[in-house]
Parts: sequence; structure tokens; C-alpha cells
Amino acid sequence: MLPAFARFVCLCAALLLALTACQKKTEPGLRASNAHMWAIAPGQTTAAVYLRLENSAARERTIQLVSTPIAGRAEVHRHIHEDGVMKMRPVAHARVAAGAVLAFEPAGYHIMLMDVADAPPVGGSFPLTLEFDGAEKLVVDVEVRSR
Ligand SMILES: [Cu+2]
Repeated sequence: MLPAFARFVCLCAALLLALTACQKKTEPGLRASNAHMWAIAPGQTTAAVYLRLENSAARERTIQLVSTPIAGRAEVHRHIHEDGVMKMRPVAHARVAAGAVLAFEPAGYHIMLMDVADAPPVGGSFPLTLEFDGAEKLVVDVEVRSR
């Protein structure tokens, strides 16, 4: 028979293991897929990136910053209809609800690249970094596609 103290230590270790196992299951999961940009014409300095962002975590996540080495500036934009006209507006903190998908697609959200220089040719790709609340970063490989 183990002394009471040793039993207590064992119990704590078992609890800790169980907690760790639980945490692994609900680990914040952010995943991007189908990230792409349409090839731009020579001299064109703006482009839109589309992708599917999946949040399998149990809490809402917000995008704080977007950056890529091929553009001077990157912002989350959203298309809106205003007075019968399609306009786009920057979205400071795009939210992805817990267990939800945020689709960046034409006529909805997109990631706007400005001051684009040295965009890779069709078939090439470039990294895009999404920075979330809590400073967590997700680096997405964006494929350049022909229209
Ligand atoms: Cu835009």
C-alpha cells in the first residue's frame, strides 16, 4: 500500500495526463485551404487573394494582421452593396467563429494586396501570413492561377 502522499502525487499525475489529453483534442485549430490569387497583368499593383479559413477551435478567432513579402500592404476587405453599387471596405478584425469557416471569395471577403511587386508567374506561389489574436501566426501558401 502506498503512503497517502504518494497516492496523492499519483492522482495528480493522472489528472495532469488526462488534462493534457483533453487539451490536445481541443487545441486551437486554424487551417487554410484553396488559397489562390489570379495572375495580374504587368504593371498592375493590386490583387485579391481568396481562401477558405477553418477554425476548429472552441473559441472565436480574429485576424489582426495580414502580410506577404510580395506586397507593400495587405488588408482584409469585404465587398458590400451600397446604393446599388458594389464597393469594398477594409475589415479591421475579421472574425472566424468557433467551429466555423470564413470563406474569402469573390463578392465577399478577400485579402487585398497593394503595392504588389514581383508577383510569381502562373503556377508559382508565395507565402501569406495571417496573424491572429494572441499573436498566433498562420503562414498560407498562395497559388497564382490563370483566370
Ligand atoms: Cu479589396
